Amino acid sequence: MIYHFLYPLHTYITVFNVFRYITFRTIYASLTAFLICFFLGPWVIRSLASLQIGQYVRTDGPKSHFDKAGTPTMGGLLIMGAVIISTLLWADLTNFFIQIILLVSLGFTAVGFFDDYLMQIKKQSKGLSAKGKFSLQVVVALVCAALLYAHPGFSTRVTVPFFKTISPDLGWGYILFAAFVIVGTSNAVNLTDGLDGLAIGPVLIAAVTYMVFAYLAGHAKIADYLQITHVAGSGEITVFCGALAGAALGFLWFNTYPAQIFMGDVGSLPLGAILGTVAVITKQEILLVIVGGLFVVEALSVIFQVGFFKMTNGRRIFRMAPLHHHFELKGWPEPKVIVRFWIIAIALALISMSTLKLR
Ligand code: 57M
Repeated sequence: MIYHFLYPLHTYITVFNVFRYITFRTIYASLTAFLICFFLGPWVIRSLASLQIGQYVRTDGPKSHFDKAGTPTMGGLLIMGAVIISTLLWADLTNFFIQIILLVSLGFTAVGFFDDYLMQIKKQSKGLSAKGKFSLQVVVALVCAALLYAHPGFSTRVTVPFFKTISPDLGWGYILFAAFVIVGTSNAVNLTDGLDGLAIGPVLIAAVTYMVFAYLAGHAKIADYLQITHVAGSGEITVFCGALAGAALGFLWFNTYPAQIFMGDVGSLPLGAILGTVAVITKQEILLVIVGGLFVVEALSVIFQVGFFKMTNGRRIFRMAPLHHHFELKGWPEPKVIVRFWIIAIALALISMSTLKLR
């Protein structure tokens, strides 16, 4: 709204010309979201604690988690509130991709909220059933994927990292593919969210990485020079990624070890879905396997563990899945697992950036 109200005044006040620039608005979107999380964090933590929205901790998990019981959860409300407010302030709201990403944000926040609401407020220990949660995620993702498909000029080709000549056209199948990317990432981030700061750190790293890709894809000349797909209008997603990175940083202040707040499904589900959608919009869908490699490995550790467990009547590959529990049970202190996973996430982000030149 700042963009919509102040930029038109540039004819009278020349300095307001600055609101036109994506880079300027991205910086301020990041700062706005960061400051919202930073200043409202203590109030949100107190409010959730007074509403007795505290984490239930499973008794079959690592013992080191038992004293986390009662930590306020549903901090995703703070993250998503900061992302959405900052985007409304700094982005061009007439931009189609901004409308789509806001729709995904609201849709998945609603699904996550519903699940947390049943668990935390209605005190139903399991929340939404796995099937119910998955179906709602699929519906929201399919709607957004279909809207993207119907958008004039939106390519249904998939970019394959490192191979600029290979880009299969999926036609209407792209709707299913995009929905798979969105729902898959949403669940992968949810599985990763099991140690303090373990999910929000790599979300921050992925947001910064896609901030760069969105800017490049939206800039016709640079996209042409780098020979990446130019997506007219996707540059505005840079502003959204800025808001996401700022909110993640602000939330990390409170979620870092020892955490004062957890994000809950109301945070993990939309954050993952957002990363999936940004990957689809910027036409760097498969690159997400590298950018979000940590989420992929965590999800695969669960798939292999559960598959092996069922096939062998109770034998395990890892001491416990998702993978972070394996290292905890091996005796690594929690902060060591977290920081080492972040280091891997940063390395993966750097590798993903190298695809701009290695093709
Ligand atoms: C969510 N949630 C945390 C918090 C967070 C199929 C199966 C592998 C699913 C998986 C699962 O349920 N994963 C999804 C993981 C929980 O955190 C809450 O959930 C929100 C995210 N949805 O925001 O509100 C616990 O994680 C810890 N935590 C932190 N710091 C944070 O910043 O320490 C979270 C955020 C919190 C807290 O302790 O209570 C969770 O782990 O429950 N299930 C599992 O992960 C379970 N794995 C399992 O059963 N593995 C089996 C195989 C055969 C399936 C095995 O390997 O034997 C483990 N989860 C737990 N204990 N807690 C098992 C043991």
